[in-house]
Amino acid sequence: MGTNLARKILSAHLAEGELTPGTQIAIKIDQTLTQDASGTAAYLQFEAIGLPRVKTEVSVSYVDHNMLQMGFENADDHRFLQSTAHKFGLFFSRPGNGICHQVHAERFAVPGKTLLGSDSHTPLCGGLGMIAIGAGGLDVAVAMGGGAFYLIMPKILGVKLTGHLQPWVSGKDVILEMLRRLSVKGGVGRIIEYTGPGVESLGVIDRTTITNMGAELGATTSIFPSDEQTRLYLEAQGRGESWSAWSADPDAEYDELLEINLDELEPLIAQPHMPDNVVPVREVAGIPVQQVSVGSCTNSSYRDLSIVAYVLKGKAVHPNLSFTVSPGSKQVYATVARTGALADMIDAGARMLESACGPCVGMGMAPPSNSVAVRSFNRNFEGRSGTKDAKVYLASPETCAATAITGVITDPRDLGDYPDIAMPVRFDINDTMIIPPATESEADSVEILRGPNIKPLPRFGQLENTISGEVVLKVGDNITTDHISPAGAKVLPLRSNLPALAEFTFERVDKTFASRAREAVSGFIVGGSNYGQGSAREQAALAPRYLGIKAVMAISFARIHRSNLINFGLVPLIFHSQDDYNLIDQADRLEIKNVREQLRAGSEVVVRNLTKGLEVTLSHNLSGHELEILLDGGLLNHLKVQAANN
Ligand code: MIC
Ligand code: SF4
Repeated sequence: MGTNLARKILSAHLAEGELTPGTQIAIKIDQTLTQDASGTAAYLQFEAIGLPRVKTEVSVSYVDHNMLQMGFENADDHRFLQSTAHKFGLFFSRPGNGICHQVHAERFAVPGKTLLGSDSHTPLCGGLGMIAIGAGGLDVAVAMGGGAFYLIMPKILGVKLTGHLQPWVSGKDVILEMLRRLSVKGGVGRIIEYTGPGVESLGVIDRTTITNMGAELGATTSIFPSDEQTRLYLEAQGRGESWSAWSADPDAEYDELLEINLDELEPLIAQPHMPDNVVPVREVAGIPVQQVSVGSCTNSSYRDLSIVAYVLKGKAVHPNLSFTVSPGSKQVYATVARTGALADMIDAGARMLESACGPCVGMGMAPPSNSVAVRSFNRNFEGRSGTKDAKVYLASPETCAATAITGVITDPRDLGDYPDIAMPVRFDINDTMIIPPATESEADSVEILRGPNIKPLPRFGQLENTISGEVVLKVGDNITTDHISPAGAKVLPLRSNLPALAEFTFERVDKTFASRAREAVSGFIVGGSNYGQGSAREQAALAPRYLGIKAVMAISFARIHRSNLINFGLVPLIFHSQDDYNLIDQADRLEIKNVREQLRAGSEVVVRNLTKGLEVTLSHNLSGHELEILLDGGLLNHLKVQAANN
């Protein structure tokens, strides 16, 4: 039997372990990316590791999230990031240059390479035949320093695509179909590899929409082969020399397989408040809509905006709704300006925003109270838009554009002829917004510029031998990192100021969490299944740790969040059953005696519920490497211990 593509790239980068699903491996990382919301902490951590320069082939620091600049905080962060990039040997993508994943695909992605990014949508570049993985900022800092990235070897799920997409159906509908079938947990512990005869009909833009939103399936990453479509895309970027062919062997083996016939797909839409709450658009057609937004790293390419412009040309945005468009990059923005598509959108009444994450992360453009918004984005978690009672739907740019002119959710197939949007053979390449790093000799004299909002990293001790305290919060299934450490215009500027940020922890679930956790001094969180799904933000672990949380017990964890908990010294424990989960309630007092020995001794940990007078046995699935990190009280401590021992 032949080898699949994911295994080919992983084995070419294997630093430790064997490619057996469920076992720990470590891989060499060729490229890294950070964005500003996670980057500030990542560079403070890189600084704490103490290396003068990054050791990767390419590392890029992007600014795309915090761009409202309501006060000095965002701008100070930008200056800090520009100076750290310059000093440490990274490219710096200036605010306005675009969303990290879109720009990375355009200007840096190389088939066959590995990419680690401090953002959960890093897998977008898997659309160009890379192994591209999202991780916490600290893991990315370690990779920048040349350290391998540790992960549990996922199963490889082969998705065989057959047929062709029908008019008005696009990549977004493919990934929404995946979410409909598999749910937001369906990709956990898996790499999703797209294969089959249908692959070649999909351009890189459709592919990157699919791999980007594989994050919503909980997948480790998603990947397409690098083929003729990839070559054309890279040629159009003036980077033909970066192309090489990468694909699975014709008789490749997969751990699991499923099939999607593209011919059968129709426009789909995710209803509030989860990306897997998917139905055909026609089932909800006619619902009045107050906001439509096109943009985000999922759907903000030249093709996406050109379709929108085609639909809007000579028409007007419906008077009852507001329509925003955020081009994914400066290149996309400039190209639609040159083709005239921009004028068509403006004429029709589109509100053109910057090339940035913007409304996707609640940085402006919150919809009205109790309204319906249809967005081409990838997440519709409750409150993420900035309006708690807004009902956010996720759909393709085609469905968004159709809805923008009718004022009600509309199946784009009602619009008639589908345009043939040709991708430019060659984009006008202009990298003036990407600042190259200082040379090694210049780097010494580069000063790191820190504003007053950039606070030093907290220091934590090693894991205590007995941990005890109150269950400060008990929550149900599918808790997202947006619940734990929200984004949005008010909170995001505080990402580099942990004492201030921590006050907002679980704000959308229980406003009293932060003060109760602080009062408890030492405490626990109890969660259901898929705890910590969503973003890569390590602050969702760091802030609870800062407030005194010592361990999180859940039915299951999302991959990135589980790693972040370990990286910051919080013990992730797993309930054996729903019944066991029911044995612990909020406000119960718990005690874990000899936790260090218990963790070392095996995979079970006994937790005493002092309030109820009973014991619950939980398990842990820590690898040897993770256990060492945890015992040392987190990854930074662990690196120091290692350095001292060498
Ligand atoms: C998101 O989409 O939630 C974010 C904001 O891009 C996060 C990153 C962050 O919170 O820093 C992500 O997806 O990782
Ligand atoms: Fe930015 Fe939204 Fe993409 Fe996150 S999902 S990187 S906030 S555009």
